[in-house]
Amino acid sequence: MSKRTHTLVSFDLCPFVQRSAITLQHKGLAHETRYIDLFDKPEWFLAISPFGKVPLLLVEEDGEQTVLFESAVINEYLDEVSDEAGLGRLHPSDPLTRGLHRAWIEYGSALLMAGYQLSMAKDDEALQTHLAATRTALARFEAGLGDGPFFADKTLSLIDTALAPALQRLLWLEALWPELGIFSDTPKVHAWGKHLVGLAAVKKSTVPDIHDRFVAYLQGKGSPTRDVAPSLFGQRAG
Ligand SMILES: N[C@@H](CCC(=O)N[C@@H](CS)C(=O)NCC(=O)O)C(=O)O
Repeated sequence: MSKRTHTLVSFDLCPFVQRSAITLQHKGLAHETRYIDLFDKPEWFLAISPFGKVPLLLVEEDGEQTVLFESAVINEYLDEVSDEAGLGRLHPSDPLTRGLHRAWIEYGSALLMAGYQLSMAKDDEALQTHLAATRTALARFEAGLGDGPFFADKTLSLIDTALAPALQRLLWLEALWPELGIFSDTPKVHAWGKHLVGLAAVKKSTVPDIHDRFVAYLQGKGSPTRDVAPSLFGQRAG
């Protein structure tokens, strides 16, 4: 039987890539990670990435390469084809529940974008706008959460692998600026995020110095090809 190989095309700081990296780690699937600089995209990447975005999952079998794109789609594929760790499926079998999980994952992308814009805010008006959007999205998750420790109670699902990167970054922002009260109305989401960032699969899903790189990015030092002003969070980091 032929063997498939998997390569995750990544950018070190990308939370969308991290969603798939967490799923790969949790599922115990052998893979390589190939990093690119998103501020200087290589030609080979532009040729195969329809949106010009990471992640891509390059799937090789019998000399043929298939390029999967979009983190939520990659995660569903990984869930369906792999279970080296014998932990079972991360998507529910009931179609309605599965649909709901897909919907929450899509909403998780909105939370990611709100949190990203918050992290990059350079004046008070932008800060307040994106803080409000972030807190609104967190409140939706608060209302949807069960008893924990995962979104769907005791079982890890693709919602958790998709949301962990967003929550990890918001916890880093909270540590930089506690008085902002990012999570002040959403204690269940806060506990959920804390639980997720402690998982081995999440810890192994990034470069080891991801926190330092995240802070450097806020400070405007994210890439040798960029020279930007620090965000308000970056200024707090010093
Ligand atoms: N919907 C996409 C979003 C991926 C995404 O926005 N990736 C960012 C990096 S975190 C990217 O590649 N941006 C490059 C660009 O927009 O030019 C997914 O879930 O995979």
